[in-house]
Amino acid sequence: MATPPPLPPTVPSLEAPPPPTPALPPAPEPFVRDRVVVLGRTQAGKTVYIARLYHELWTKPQDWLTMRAISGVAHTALMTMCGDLASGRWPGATIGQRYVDCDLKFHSKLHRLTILDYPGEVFTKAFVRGESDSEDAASLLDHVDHAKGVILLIDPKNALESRDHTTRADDDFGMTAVVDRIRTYPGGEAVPIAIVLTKCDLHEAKILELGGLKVFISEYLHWITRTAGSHYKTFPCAAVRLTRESRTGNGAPSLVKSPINVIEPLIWILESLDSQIAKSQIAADSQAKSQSFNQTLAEVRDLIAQGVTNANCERAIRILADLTVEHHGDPRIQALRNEIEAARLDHEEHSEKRKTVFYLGFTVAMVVLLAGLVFALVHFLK
Ligand SMILES: Nc1nc2c(ncn2[C@@H]2O[C@H](COP(=O)(O)OP(=O)(O)O)[C@@H](O)[C@H]2O)c(=O)[nH]1
Ligand SMILES: [Mg+2]
Repeated sequence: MATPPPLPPTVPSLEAPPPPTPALPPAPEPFVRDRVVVLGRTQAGKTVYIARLYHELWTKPQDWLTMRAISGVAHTALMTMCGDLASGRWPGATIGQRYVDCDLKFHSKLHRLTILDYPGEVFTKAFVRGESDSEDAASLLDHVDHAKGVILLIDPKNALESRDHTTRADDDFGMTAVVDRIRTYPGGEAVPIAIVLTKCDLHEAKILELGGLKVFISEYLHWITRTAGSHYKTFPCAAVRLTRESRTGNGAPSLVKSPINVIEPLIWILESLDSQIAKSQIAADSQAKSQSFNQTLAEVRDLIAQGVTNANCERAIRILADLTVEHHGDPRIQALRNEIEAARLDHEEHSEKRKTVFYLGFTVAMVVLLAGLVFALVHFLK
């Protein structure tokens, strides 16, 4: 048995005062999934994808979909990246911040889009080595844990060509770890995950040669899709196209042709979220209806239990008639109506019997009384 802690001294001690009690850790916040997250490893094509997405939505805002960076600094950084792409230059390697928040308005509903741009080693640390001791890794994990929708950017090149195990592990193992974490954390079972295969302007031919997107996914990304379950969709994406040879020997980006599957993954996520809300609303409505229905049934039963009087039966029938039409066919209602009717008939039959017995008794009493009176009268006259 553990020895109890010593009692505190009752008189002030002259010894050094005890160290202050450490403050209690803050109460854990309720787990809220409140943001759509964009995530990918280094060189996956995040910066280009985001720049093109921002460019599309900022320069051609739709009535039903707009995107706006929360801070002016982030907006300027995103517009600079767009400007680079428009003038045929690849944008700088990073957005300049670990994450950037944007407001999305989709059919008048406001959503938060968080673009994660943590250095590659932070991604590897958090999702491949499973270390969350550094502030950066913890903050990256925190964003993923609060995601209500996720856009995962994956460069198919790594799967197709890379012989470097570290690079492949970031995509295979790291991305699977991201998906696994989303699915196993509270509320993550149905988070829509858009798997965006970037730079498909370059890789399309190779993927087709392999047998198409389905074959590519089942051969190279099966761990990710298997872990994602049913709430995912894959999008082959070309954020930009290459036009002329740049001075570096690589192609230069051009925004002349429309992008492929840049906005679509986002729309798919937002629509999935809307339909989940609609479904949960329908489920909540039907639960509320069934609760109120059960309450009504209980109320009617209570009424009958109070005594089968005509007034109670009529009230019970009225309450049942007031139920919405959809409940009228419910067998429980019919059974209850039959029960009330049978109880009412029974009650009427009993009261008829009681009346007959009463009248019979009354008549007998009267006859006896009259006979007595007649007898007394006759006796008196004698
Ligand atoms: N052809 C082509 N190349 C791309 C595309 N997106 C990115 N790239 C190339 O991939 C490199 C890395 O992209 P970036 O967006 O900076 O990757 P990040 O590290 O994930 O932010 C770019 O410098 C381009 O060379 C694309 O849509 N098409
Ligand atoms: Mg970048």
